[in-house]
Amino acid sequence: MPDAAAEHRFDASSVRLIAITDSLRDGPRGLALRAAAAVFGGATMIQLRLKEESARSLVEVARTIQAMVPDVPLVVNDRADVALAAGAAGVHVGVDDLAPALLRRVVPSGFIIGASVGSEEEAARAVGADYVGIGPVYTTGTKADAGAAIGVARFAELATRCALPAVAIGGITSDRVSELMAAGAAGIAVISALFGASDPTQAARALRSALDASGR
Ligand code: 3NM
Repeated sequence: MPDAAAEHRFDASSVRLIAITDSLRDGPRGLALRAAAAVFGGATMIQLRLKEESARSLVEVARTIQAMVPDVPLVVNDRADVALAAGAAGVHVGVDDLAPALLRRVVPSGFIIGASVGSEEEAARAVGADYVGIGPVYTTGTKADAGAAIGVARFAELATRCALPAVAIGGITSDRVSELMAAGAAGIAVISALFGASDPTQAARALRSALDASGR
């Protein structure tokens, strides 16, 4: 019987620049094209996050993205069932979802699990995840219930507490990347800095340049 842990194959370099989807305003194909543009510019992972969509719709969108952007992992926000059904690489869970350690019992070896963290309690609950998303580091207008910005020092504190690759999220722009990487970030996750831009490829290039210039 192979050791499940030994088969686990999460690569921390895949969380360097996570592109989180914005909306289905132009359908699954429009969204997938935007994601492809971001990956072309250097995004290393896509997170499918559409809070209002049905499982049926999410599976369709996940499949469209994977067909168009096969070379980076796709993780699905909240819905491990959708991720598994669509053959996605993993899931990103929040505090109201199954805890990563429990989820690990029902997903195949190698399935990526990301977890959102905004407090010590949530850091403790993230055990079993492959990476954590910590935020909102800066004020964000994208997530209404994100809460107040926690700041860079608090990000660093929670990242240390988690002892997992830590991805900064919330209000991130390319001029903020160097301080985040200096604070111990393994990467960044962004919505508006990529998909609020008229050219997501150029926007991704700018973020990647800042990441690469950070020397980490
Ligand atoms: N989660 P933008 S902040 C989806 O703090 C999300 O957990 C957050 O969007 C958290 O890059 C956030 O446009 C929104 O600020 C990120």
